[in-house]
Amino acid sequence: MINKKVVTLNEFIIEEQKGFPYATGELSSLLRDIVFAAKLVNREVNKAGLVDILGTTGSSNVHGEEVKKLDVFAHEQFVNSLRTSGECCGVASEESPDFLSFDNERAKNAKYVVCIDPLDGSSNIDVNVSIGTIFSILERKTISGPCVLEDFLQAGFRQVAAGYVVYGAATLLVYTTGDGVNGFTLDPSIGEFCLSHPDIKIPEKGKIYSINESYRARFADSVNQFVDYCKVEDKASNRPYSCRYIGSMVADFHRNLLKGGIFMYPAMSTHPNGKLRLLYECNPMAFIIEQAGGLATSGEQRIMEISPQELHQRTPIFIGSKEMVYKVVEYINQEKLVGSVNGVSH
Ligand code: P6P
Repeated sequence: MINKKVVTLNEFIIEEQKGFPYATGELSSLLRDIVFAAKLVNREVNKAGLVDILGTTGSSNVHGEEVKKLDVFAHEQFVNSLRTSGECCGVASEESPDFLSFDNERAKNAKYVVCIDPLDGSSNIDVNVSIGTIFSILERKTISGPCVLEDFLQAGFRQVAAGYVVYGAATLLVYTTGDGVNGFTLDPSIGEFCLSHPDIKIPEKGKIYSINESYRARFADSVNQFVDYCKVEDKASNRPYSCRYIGSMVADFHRNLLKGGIFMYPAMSTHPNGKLRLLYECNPMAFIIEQAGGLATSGEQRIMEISPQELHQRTPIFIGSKEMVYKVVEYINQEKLVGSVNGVSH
C-alpha cells in the first residue's frame, strides 16, 4: 500500500513560494523564524506542569494584567528569533509597552514588521486549557533604518501574512499569506509541522456561539437580542445553538473555524472598545477568517478596514461564519434606529 506523502511546513512554504514568481524568499524565511520560536514555546508549554515555570512573575504587563512566567518566556523566544531573522526590523508585542526596533546590521533595513500576542489566553496556563500565539506580518511603510510607529499602525487589509499556533491536545499552526488558509499539526517525533488541514473553509452557517455571557448587563441590547435569538427552540433553523466559550481566543476561534460558529467580544458599558487588541489579535484573525470564507466586524465596520491610532488599541469583534455575523449585524443596525437602553451605542 502506498502511504500518503506527508507534506512538511517547509515543503509547503517552498511550494507556495513558487506560486509567487517575484517572491524573494524573505517572507518564507520570516515564517520559518516564527515557527522556530513557536516550537521552543511549545516545548515549555508542554512541560509547564513539570517545571517551576507556572505561576506569576509578580509583575504585570502594560495592561495591568498579571504576567505569567510563560508569557515572558514566549515573548522572549519570538523577539530573539525575529531579532536575528534578518527579515524583520521590529516587533509590536502584547508583552511590551512600546514596539521594539531591531538595530543590528541585518535587521534595521529588513522589509517586514511583526505584531504578536506571544501567549494568548495565559490565564488558562495553570489549568491546562489550550492557549496560543497570534501573529501578523506587515511590510514596513518606511524604506530603511530603524522602524517607526507608523510601520505598525497599518489597517489589517495591508497584512501580508497572519497566523496562530494553538498549544492544545495537539499543537497546530494555522496561517494565510492571502492565498487561502492551511493548518499544520506538529509531529513531536520528528519536530516538524505537517500539513493536516489543507485549504480550510469555515461553514457559512454554524451552530456555535462564543461570548462571555456573564457580562450581559454591560452589552448593548442588540448583542443580547442576538444571544437570545441563538437560544430559541426552532428546529427549522437548527436552534438552539450551542454556547462554547473557553476564555482563550485562539482555542475558541480555532474550533469555530473548523466547525462553524461566531466568536464575540463586544463593546461593553465598562469597556467601550471591548477587550481584544486590534493589531495582534483581531487583525490577524480577521485576515484568516476572510481567507476561509467568513467575516469579521467591529459592529461598525470590517475589522481589516479600521485605521489604527495606537499600538495596543482595542476593538469590539464579531468574527466567524458569514450567516451568523450577518445576523448579529442585523440586530446592531436595527438598534441604531431605536437606540440602546444599556447606553452602549455601536
Ligand atoms: P474574558 C484571554 O485573556 C483573552 O485575551 C482572550 O484570549 C479571551 O478570548 C478573552 O481574553 C477572555 O476574556 O473577559 O471573557 O475573561
